[in-house]
This record gives sequence, structure tokens and C-alpha cells, in this order.
Amino acid sequence: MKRSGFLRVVFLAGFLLILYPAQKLHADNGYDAWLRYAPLQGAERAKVAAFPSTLVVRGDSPLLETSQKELIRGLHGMLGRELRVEKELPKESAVILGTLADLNSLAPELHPPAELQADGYWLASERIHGHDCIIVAGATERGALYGVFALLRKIAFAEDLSHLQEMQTPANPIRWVNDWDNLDGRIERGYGGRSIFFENGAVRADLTRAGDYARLLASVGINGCVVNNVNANPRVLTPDFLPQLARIADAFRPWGVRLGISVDLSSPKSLGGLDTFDPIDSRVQLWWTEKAEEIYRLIPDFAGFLVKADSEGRPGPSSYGRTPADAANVVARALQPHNGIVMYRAFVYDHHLDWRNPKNDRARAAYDIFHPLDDKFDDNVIVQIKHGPIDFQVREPASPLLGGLEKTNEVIELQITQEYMGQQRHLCFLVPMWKETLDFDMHLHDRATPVKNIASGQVFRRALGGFAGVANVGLDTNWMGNPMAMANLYGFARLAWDPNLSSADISDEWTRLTFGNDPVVDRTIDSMLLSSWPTYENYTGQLGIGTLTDILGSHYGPGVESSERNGWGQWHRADHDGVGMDRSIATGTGYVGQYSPEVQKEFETLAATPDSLLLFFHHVPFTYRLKSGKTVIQHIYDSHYEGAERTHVFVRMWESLRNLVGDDERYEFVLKGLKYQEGHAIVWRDAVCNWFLRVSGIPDAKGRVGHYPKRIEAESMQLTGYAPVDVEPAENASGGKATTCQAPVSECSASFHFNGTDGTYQLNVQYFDQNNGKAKFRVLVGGRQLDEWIADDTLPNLKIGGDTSTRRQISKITLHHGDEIRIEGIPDDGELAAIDYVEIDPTSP
Ligand code: GCW
Repeated sequence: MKRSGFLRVVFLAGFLLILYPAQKLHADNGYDAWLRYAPLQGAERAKVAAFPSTLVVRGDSPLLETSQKELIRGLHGMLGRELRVEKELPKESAVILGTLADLNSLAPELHPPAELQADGYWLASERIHGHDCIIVAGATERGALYGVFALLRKIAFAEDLSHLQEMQTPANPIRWVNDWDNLDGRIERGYGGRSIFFENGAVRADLTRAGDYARLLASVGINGCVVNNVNANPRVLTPDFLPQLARIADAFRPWGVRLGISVDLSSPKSLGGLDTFDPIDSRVQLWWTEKAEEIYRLIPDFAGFLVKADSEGRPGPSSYGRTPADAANVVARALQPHNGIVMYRAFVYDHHLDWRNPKNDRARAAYDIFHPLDDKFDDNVIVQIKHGPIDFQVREPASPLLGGLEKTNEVIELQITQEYMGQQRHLCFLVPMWKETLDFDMHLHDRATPVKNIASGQVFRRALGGFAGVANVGLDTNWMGNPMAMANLYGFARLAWDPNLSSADISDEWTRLTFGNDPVVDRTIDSMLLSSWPTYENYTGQLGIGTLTDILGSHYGPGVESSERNGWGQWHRADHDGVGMDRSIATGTGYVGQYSPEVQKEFETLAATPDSLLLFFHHVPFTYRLKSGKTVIQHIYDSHYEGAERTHVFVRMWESLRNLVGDDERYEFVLKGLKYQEGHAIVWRDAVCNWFLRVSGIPDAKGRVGHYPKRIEAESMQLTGYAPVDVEPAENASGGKATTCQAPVSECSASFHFNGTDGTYQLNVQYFDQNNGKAKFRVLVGGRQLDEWIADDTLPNLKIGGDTSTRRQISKITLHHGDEIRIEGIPDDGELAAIDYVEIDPTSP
């Protein structure tokens, strides 16, 4: 390069640096999640300027090596500092990293807290031989690793470290995630791409992502991961598959994450060639024993098995008239000599219940089946209990089984992947919901016994207990399909470590680690996160009625009717006269009787039951007045409008961060998602409100439901090529109809003349983005093209309906009275360029 050319480049680079200070250049695609180690700026950096330059690590185990590397990596990222590693104390300040034993050999004069144990850590600023040192010590090596991550968090928050003195021990020994990955690479209820573990029936050759996942998990204290679907393929236990699993365990090990797998209880028969899998048959016991030995030869630190049995068509002990305890114990006894455990899921229920019988109640199942077995489980069995009695609905009471086992280990199962909660396309921070269950007082033996203290094992002095979270991360760069959804993985893990953390603390930590310490950014995102669950609840299913999604399909868009008249038992029993499940002892299914007497008082009567769970526990007329003073039906209408309106505010809030989150990829990604959510919340609002209007026959006192003055239905436009079709269920499209462009026509249009006054408007085009082809749309006003787009999203349905209804917003459009507005659609590969309606909205100032 010629000298002048070189100078020009240097000049340009300098100029760009002035325009974009270092932090703005920190491009981010979400891969690093909360471990970004973004450079600290100015004042923040000054606070940690005195950080030592030497790192003393005496031990040399793989876990300590990981810890050391992570500390070096974090400091390099945040402070641009390189740590020098030594084995002995230098004659200057230093960071000392290791186990208590390491620490004792280096500086015997120190007095670490006596209570430090298990996976806990101690962080302290201490003077050693006249020098300021930072101690990062764990009772175990894993504890030391957790200490490193905790210290790095403090640095990211620019905390003052000069008086550091903190000891933490996790509240729960079991802090596991479950991933529902199939061996073919698909993930059941996964919304972040294909499996990071499996492809084409085998473990992936490249397990880099598995290792990086373990790092993310370790950074927040997760110590176990079950990698395959609970609907388990027996093949995981074959001799050719086990060595492949061992490779996943190898990828996890440097991060202290132990591997577990889901197993199919019928494996002794389907795989082992026995003619039975009856748990009390000695050949079955022998088969499991030998299988466990085979596994532990390959994976000496194997964590254990997760079992889903007699549930949703899975084989189980009921085939032989045996109990879950018989089944759990046969497996547990095989694992016991190796210190392995069995997590046996309490999600056992009959999905062919007779819906005509008002006494039938799926919510009763877990308690009815497991409570009588309380003293029957071996000590290395843990019963894994979903947090609510149904299935991860938008609001459920705490499962009574969480308070129904006193002589059995239990873990609470939470769902991080947002199956019923908007599937990562809707912003929904679940920590506040989980906290309600964790803090719920079961009042056992007339004592304060919150769920979190029962699950941890504390209340009944059980050695094992804790949390299992269904994570379902995938190959998407940002792991869960949406960077905001990672707040749930983070929050789950933080609660598993310390369930007493508040939702606000967790949201604040995650936001700062993910987006930096700018107080405006933090305040805004915290406020969005903390209000996102009530918002989602408002426009999906209120008053404890359930999510009201299509339970027979994707579990995504609205499907109010789908809960009824089938054996799945997610009934809300809405009919012309009223709504809700009567689960009282006096007149209902008796479910309330599964709680302690104190808790029964909270739910048995209408008067006592909180509005938020009213329809879960009682059947009431639509005109029943809530504690708020509103009727049930008006509450349903109002909450759906409020919820949808709030999603609009989310978009505005996020937009206010445009220049603060920078030119970050994540900014645009999240914005697009929030706009999508805003449109889909309206689909939800209208579907649910119209369904209830039809069933109850009671109009909305505010006149909104069924009246949409700003809308022009596609079927009422002038159609060329497009033809109206009925949508099923009808409330999932405006007016019950859409227009589709079908063969032999290959291009269609729908037009109308604007009959409002001249002005600036926002045009909302409600169309259907089926998940097959990539239809094209164009919008023209007075013959001039204003917008075009391709419907290339992969929403979870092929059909035109509530899952696929999508809104395109075109802002700031000048319209004159009489202008022709035309939508053109070009179908593609079975996707019919379907349109529902156009809405013309005066733009906000
Ligand atoms: O929520 C339901 C899901 C199923 C899942 C099941 C379970 C793995 O719809 O996909 O199966 O729960 O938890 O076992």
C-alpha cells in the first residue's frame, strides 16, 4: 500500500472510532448471552482499576483450569487486562483461586467461613503478607468455578471490590436443565433451532455448542443436564449410542455439568430382548443393573436417569399393575452403587378422561397417584413435579403434590422454553410467575412451608431436592430463538441457586449483563420484562382459565374451544351460562382437598378465592362480580384489550433505546419480534373476546368487541383472483373469513377506496403467513407502491388461522379521500397469500 493510502486508512479508522466509541463497535448476535464481557467504560472501569495482575492457582485439575481460563477471558474482555498465572504467592497483590485446601496451603492464616460447603464459594478481599488480594475459593472445584463467574458478574456491574466479603451456598443440591431433544435433531417444544446434541440419529461430531452451553449453564450454577427428550427413544441405551453420549459428557465435564439421560421404561423388553419390563421381575432388575454398569464404565460421573412413564402414551408400570414407586426403584437400585439418581416425573395422567363426568379432573392426577406412595421410594429417587397441576399454563396454582410428599425427595419442574407462553415470539419473562409458586405457602403442619423450602429438601430434611428446568436451547445463534428469552434461562438458574432472589433483582442482573449498565436501558428493559407475564396473561387466558391456546395443535395461537369435549382434561367448561371448573370439595371435583386445611380455606369458597385463580377453582356465571367489582365477562374483554395495548407500549419502549442499545444486531431482532407480538396480541384479543361474546351473548360494555370501525375486511374489497374462504375456528379471523389466492390464478389483488379524511395514517395489513411457501405481498396507494414483503416466517402451522395471522404495519402514509388502496398477493408453493383485513389508523403524533 502506498504511504498516502495507508495514512488515509489510519485517518478513516480514527474518524470511525470517534463516530462509534468502542462500546458501539461491540457487535452482538446473542451467542454470548449474559457472558459478553463487554469492555467497561470510563467511570465503571476506574472502579475496578486496581484489580491485581497476578492470578495464583495452585491446583491443576481440569475444573480449575477452566476457572482460570474463564477469569482470564473475562478480565481481558472487560478490562483489557492480561492476568499472569503463578503457583506461589507473589510479592504484590493477586487473585487467589482454588479450593479451600489450596487456599490453606497458600495462606494458612486466612479463615474462610466455616459454613462454606457443597458447590458454594467465598469471595473476599483480604490482605496477605501486606498485599491486597482477592480470594475466589470453593469448598469444591466446582464451587471455585462458580466463584469465578460470580466475581466476573461483579466486575461487569462495576462493583467496588475493595471490601468484598461474600459467601454463597446454593439453596438446592439439584439444579438441572432438561432438554427435550430427539435423536433425529428435532426438539420437542424447542423454538431455537435444531438440537445442539443430535443429528440424524447420532450425537453430533462437533460438540462445540454443547461445550459452550455447559459454560453458560455453569456460569449460573447449573450442575446437571438431561440431553434427550423425556419421550425417550430406547436407542439411547444401545451399546453403540452410549460411547457417543460419553462424548457429550466429556464436553460438559470441564464446566462441572453432569450428563443425564431420559430413558424409556420398556427398554429391557424393546431393547434388551426380554419378554417383559415388569419392574418387579428379577430379569428386569438385572438388565438395568448391567446397563448402569455399562454406562458408568464409559461415563464415571454420569448423573442419572429421567423417566416419563404412563403418561401421554408412554409405556409404564401400569401395564403390569405396578406403581411408579416399583418402576422408579428398579432403576434406582441399578444406579445406586454408582451414586446415580432417578428423576421420576409426576406428570402421569389419563388423557382419555370422560369429559362428560363433572367429577373428573386431570388436575388431581399427580397427587392421587403419588401421594399414597410417599414412603415407597428409594433414597436416590426424586419425584419431579411440574409447578402446577395441569401443564405449564399461563397461570396455575402450585401443584398440591409439592406439599404432598414428606418422605420422598422432590424437585420442582419449571418450563423455560415458552411452550404455552408465546414460544419465544412473545416477550414473557417467567420469573415472576415462578416466584408465585415458589413463595406459595403450603401451610404444612401449621408451619410456614413455602414451596421453595419443600422442594429444596429443607422442610422435611431430605438430602436431595431442587429444580429441573425444561430449556430446549437449539442451534440458533442466540440459543432460544430470541435473545430476550434467555432471561428465562438465566432467571431459572438464579432461582435454583437462590429462590429468595426477587424478580426485579434477577431481571436487573440479566439486563445489565446482556445490555450493559446504562441506567436508562436497564430501567426500560426491566420494566418491560417485569410486566410481560401479566401482559401475556391479559391477552391469552385470564382468571386462571388456562392459556386458551389451541391445545390440540401447536399450543401457540388462540383456540378457546379446543380445550373442551375431549379427554385431555384442560377444560374450562365455558357455556352459555358460565365459565370455570368447579374444583371445590363441597360441590366440585374435590381437588381443593389435596391441599392442607389452611390452603383449602384459600380456595374452597368463591369468597376467599383470589380473582387471579377464580376460574381454575370455580364455575361462575359470566355476570359474577369479581373482587375488583367488574363482571367476569367484562373483565375478560377489558383485560384482553389492556394486554394488547401494552404490547404496543413495549414496541415504543424498545424504540426509545435505539441509540442506546447501539447498532447491535439484537436491537433490530428484538424490535421485529416485539412488532410481531403487537400484531399477534390483537389476533389473540379478538379471537378470545369474540368467542366469549358468542358463547355468553353479553356485549362488551365499552362497545369494542365485534365492532372494528377502522377495518376493511378483505372479503368486502374488490377482489381480482382472490376468493373468500371460511376460517376455522371462525373467531381466529376477522369476520370469520380470509381471502386466498388459489390456482390456477398466480397473482391476485384486493382493493378499496379510502373514504376517510385526508391525513397521515398507519396502514395495518393483517395477512396469513403459512409455514410452507414464501408468498409475496405489495401495497399500492393510487397506483404507487408503498411497501412489499415476503411472508417467509415459519410460524407453527400450515393452516390459515390464529397461528399464522400476522400484521404488517406501514407507518406514516399520506392518504387522500378517494385514494385507491390495493393489496397484491403472489402465492408460492401452497402458501396462498391470504389476507384477513386492512386497518387504517390515524398515526400517533
Ligand atoms: O406440555 C406437554 C407437552 C409435551 C411434553 C409433555 C411432557 C415432552 O405438550 O410435548 O412432552 O408436556 O411434559 O411430558
